[in-house]
Amino acid sequence: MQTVVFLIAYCVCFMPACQMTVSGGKDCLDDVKKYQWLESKVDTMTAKLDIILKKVNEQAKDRMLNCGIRNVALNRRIHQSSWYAKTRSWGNYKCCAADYANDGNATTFSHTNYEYSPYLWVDLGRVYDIKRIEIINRSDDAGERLHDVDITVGRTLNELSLCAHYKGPGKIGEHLIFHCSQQMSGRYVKVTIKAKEYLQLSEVMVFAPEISE
Ligand SMILES: *[C@@H]1O[C@H](CO)[C@@H](O)[C@H](O)[C@H]1NC(C)=O
Ligand SMILES: CC(=O)N[C@H]1CO[C@H](CO)[C@@H](O)[C@@H]1O
Repeated sequence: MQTVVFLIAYCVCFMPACQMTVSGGKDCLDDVKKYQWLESKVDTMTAKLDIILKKVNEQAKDRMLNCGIRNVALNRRIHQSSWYAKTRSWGNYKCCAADYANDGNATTFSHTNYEYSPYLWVDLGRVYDIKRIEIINRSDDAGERLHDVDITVGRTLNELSLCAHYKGPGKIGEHLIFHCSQQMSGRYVKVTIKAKEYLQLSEVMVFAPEISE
C-alpha cells in the first residue's frame, strides 16, 4: 500500500519533468519557473506522504504491539477481603465496592477496611497467558497506602504464584505497570498488601491475548 502510494506520487510529480527540454532564452526562464513549480509541488506531496506513512506505521506498530491483547479483567467477577463501609458512594467518592476496581473507570475505586493483608482478586473466567498487569492509583487521595504489594497469579485461588512485588509507597496519580518475572498464565489475579493497611484500587487491568490455552 505504501509502495503504491509512493509510486503514484512519484509519477505525478516527476513525469512532466522528464519531458522538459533544456534550451536558452525565454524558453529557459519558462523551464526554470516550471521546474520551481514542480519542486514546490514535490515538496507538498512529500509532506503529505510523510503524514500518510506516519499514520500507516503507527497503525502497523500498534497492531503488532497489541496483537489481540486486551484487558481481560474488565467487568469480571471480583472480590475484596472486606468492603469499607459497605457503600458504593462515600461522600463525593465513587467508592468502595470491589467491582469499582475493574469497571474501566479510574475515578471509581475499591476500598477494604484497615486490616492485616487486605486483598482483592479477579476471576478472569478462564486461563490466560498474562502479558502484563496494570494498576491505577486512587487518584484523589491517599496514594501512599499502596505499598508492599504482592501480585499473584494462578489457575485457582489455592495455587497462586508471585508475578511481581511492589514496594511502594505509591503516589497519587500513579499508573503502575508490572511484567511478571517469568511468563505466567492463570485465571485468578490477586493483589495483596503484606501489611496492616487499607487496599484501595482505582483499576486493576490484566492484559492478555484474547485466544489462549
Ligand atoms: C466514571 O465514573 C464517574 C463517577 O461515577 C462518572 O461521573 C463518569 O461519568 C464515569 N466515566 C465513564 C467514562 O464512565
Ligand atoms: C500517572 C498516571 O498514570 N496517573 C493516572 C492516575 O489515575 C488517574 C485516574 O484516576 C489517571 O487519569 C491518571 O492518568
